[in-house]
Amino acid sequence: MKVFYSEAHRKHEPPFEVFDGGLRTPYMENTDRMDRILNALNDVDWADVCEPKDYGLDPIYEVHDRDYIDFLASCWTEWLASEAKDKSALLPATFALRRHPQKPTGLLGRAGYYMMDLSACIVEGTYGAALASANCALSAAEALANGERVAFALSRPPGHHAGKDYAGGYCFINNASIAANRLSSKGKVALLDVDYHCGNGTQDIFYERGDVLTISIHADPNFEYPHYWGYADETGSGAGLGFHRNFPLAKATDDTRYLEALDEALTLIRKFAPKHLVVSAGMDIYADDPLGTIKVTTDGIGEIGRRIASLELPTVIVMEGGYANNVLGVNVLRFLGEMK
Ligand code: SP5
Ligand code: ZN
Repeated sequence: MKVFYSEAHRKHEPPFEVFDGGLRTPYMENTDRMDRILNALNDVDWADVCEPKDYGLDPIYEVHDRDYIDFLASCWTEWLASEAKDKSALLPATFALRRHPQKPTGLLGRAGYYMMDLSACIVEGTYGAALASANCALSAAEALANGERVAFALSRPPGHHAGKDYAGGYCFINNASIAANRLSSKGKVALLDVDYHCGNGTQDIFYERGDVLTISIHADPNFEYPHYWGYADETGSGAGLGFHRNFPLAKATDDTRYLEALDEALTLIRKFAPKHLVVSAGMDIYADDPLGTIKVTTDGIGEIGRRIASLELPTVIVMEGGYANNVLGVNVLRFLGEMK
């Protein structure tokens, strides 16, 4: 299996994020995650780790707002030139409600316009890392065109919380959506998100499209981040009506109940009959994940992989979350091992 990975992510290493209550904590979405996964992949003979190609900005602009990408490109330089006292990470303290549309010119005003929370910290290497991460997903999509049955984008930073014009939840550019959009030129695409958190960015990007079926299985947003998306009654709009589905899950959901939701999702995908499948693969569904509350085991993660593989669709797998670093390699390996 081809695995696309770039070292560029190492320069995206924010010193902290802010948890509820204003608590500064070490950044959970850290570089060690990639080392754990790479080490695990090194131990098997079927993973072929490759550098991504550079696809430039055009495939990114097809999914994201241009001004937002320009903001990502220039904000670090602007931040260093600003009056801020602590410049270790760009993080605003005021956020825009989109029901009021004014976009200010100042840096912090724009930051609060383009960011949804206090966990998408921007540092010097963030933009470069986010571009490389998207290139991993695009390279995996191209690998399918070249005859691979499945390819893995070992993307960091992750992408599924990034919407058309905003960052959030450790995500800046929506890698899986960019791959799905690229593949959609060849026929219908299904995008299945199994990260513990609702893939709100992906939902935002494809909500009005009927050619890309998006499905997210995640913790119920009534109690879990991202709170404002991911409810069962959100099913798309306009041409996209009926082509988005959410499966909100209760705390402590176990393998059996998770797999029931997955089977429903897989039935919808079979009915849709797409040409390609993209999987947003987050491992934070794992029982001991520090950000999670559901109880999927390593065996359960393998079974999820096995059932997705039974669709027998050409598949791009894109790395999303997963913060139990000590078992991240094992879990990714189990998942991929069932799909190879
Ligand atoms: C890609 C991805 O998985 N992003 C997740 C971002 C979640 N950020 C919100 C963190 C909410 C903090 N809650 C702390 C609970 C600790 N037990
Ligand atoms: Zn997550």
